[in-house]
Amino acid sequence: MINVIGLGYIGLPTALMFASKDIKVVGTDYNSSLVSKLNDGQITFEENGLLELYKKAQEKGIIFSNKFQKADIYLIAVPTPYDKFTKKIDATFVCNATKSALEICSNNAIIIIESTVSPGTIDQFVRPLVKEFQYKTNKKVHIVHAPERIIPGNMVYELSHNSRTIGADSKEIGNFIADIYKKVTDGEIVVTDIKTAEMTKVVENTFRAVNIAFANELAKICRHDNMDVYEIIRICNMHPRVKILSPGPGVGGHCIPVDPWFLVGDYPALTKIIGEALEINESMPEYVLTRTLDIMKLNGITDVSRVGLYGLTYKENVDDYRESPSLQLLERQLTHLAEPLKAYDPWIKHQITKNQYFDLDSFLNDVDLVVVMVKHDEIKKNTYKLDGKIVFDTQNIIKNGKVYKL
Ligand code: SAJ
Repeated sequence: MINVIGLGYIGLPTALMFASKDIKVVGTDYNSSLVSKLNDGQITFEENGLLELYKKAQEKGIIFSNKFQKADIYLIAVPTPYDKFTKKIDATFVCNATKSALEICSNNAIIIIESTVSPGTIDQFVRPLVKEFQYKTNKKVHIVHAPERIIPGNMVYELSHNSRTIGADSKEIGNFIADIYKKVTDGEIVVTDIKTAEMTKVVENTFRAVNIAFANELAKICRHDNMDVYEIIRICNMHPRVKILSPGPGVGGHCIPVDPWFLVGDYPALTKIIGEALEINESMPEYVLTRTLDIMKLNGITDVSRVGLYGLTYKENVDDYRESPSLQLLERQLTHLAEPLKAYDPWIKHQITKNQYFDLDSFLNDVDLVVVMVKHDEIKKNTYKLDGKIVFDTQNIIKNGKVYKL
C-alpha cells in the first residue's frame, strides 16, 4: 500500500494515477476541508483529464484521509518553499511529513520524496530523522528521491509518459521502486544516487529559468533598439542547435521562479549566471508596468482605471496563480501607492485582487487599454473582442489592431 502525503498539485494526480493502476493507495492531507471535498466526489483544482482519472481511482478504491496510514511505502509530495532572505530551501514540510510517517510506518518501509529539494537536503534534514528512528526502534527504513516532473496543464498525460529519475542508497531499493513507477509511466526510468537525483531536478528547472531569462533579456535589447524579438527568436530557432524560449511578463508558478534560488542560496559564489537570470525574470513585471505607463502616455490615457490586466494565473489554461507575474505586477503597483489596475481571468472564480472582474465583456467594457498577461485559449478565440481597444500584448498572440509588444 502507498500512503501519498500531500494532496496538492503533484500529490493528488500522482495518488490517483497509482490507484488507477490497481495499486492500493491512501491519500493523506492535513487540510480536512480538502479531504472532505475529495471524499464528497469533487476534485480540488482544474486540470485536463483529472476528473476522469479521479473517477477511475475511486472505482479502484482510493481512500482520502487526514491521518497518516501504516504503510510499506510513503510518497511525500509537500511544498518546499525557499527562505526569501537566505535563498536556502525551507525543508520544514518535508521533515514534518517524514516524522509523521516514521511514527507509524512498518519495518522496512520506504519513504519516497517527490518534492523538489536542493542537493544535499535529504542528507542534511531527512536522513538524521531516519537514523534516529532506526536507532530508537531497531526498524529499517529506506529513503528514495523521485523528483516529480509533470507540467500543470498536461499533468495526466505526462504522469504516464515522462521518464523518471529514482535516487536511492542501493540499486536494490532503487530498482524495486523503479518497477512500481513502471506501472504508471512508459517513459524510461533511471536509477541513480539520491544527491544526483536532487541535483538533476533543480538543474532541469534552472535550465528553463536561465533560457527564459535569456529570452527576456533579448526582449529588452530589441525594445531598446526597435527590433522584433519574436521574429529574431523565430529565425534563430531555425538553426538546428538553437532553442530559445519565449520572453514574457515574468515567471510564475511554484517551481521555475523558486527552485533555482536553492542553488544560489547554497553556492552563492558559483552561481553568477543563475543569480542574474533569476533577477532578470523577476524584473519583468516591473518592466511591463513601466511599459504600460509609456503606452498610456503615448495614447493620452491619464486615468489608470481605464487600464486592465487580462490574466491572473501564472500561465495559460490553469487555475494556479501562485507567484503569478500579474500578482507580482499588482504588488509592485502597490509599492507606488497606486490603485490596483482592473483585472480579469476566466480561470479565477473568486476574488484574489481588488478591481477584479468575472466576466470578459464587462471587463472589456470598462477599460481602454488591455494588457494581455496570459495566453489563455479564451482570449485567443475571442481576439475580435479586442477590436477598438489599445492592446499591450506581452504574449505575442494578438495579430491585428493597435497592438504594442514587450
Ligand atoms: N514561461 C515564459 N516563457 C517560456 C515558457 C514559460 O515566460 O517560454 C513562463 C510561464 O508563463 C510561467 C513560468 O515561465 O509563468 C513557468 O512555466 P513553465 O511552463 O515553464 O513551467 P511550470 O512551472 O509549469 O513547470 C515546471 C516544469 N519544468 C520544466 O519544464 C523543466 C515541470 O516539468 C516541473 O514539474 C515543474 O516546473 C516543477 O514542479 O518543478
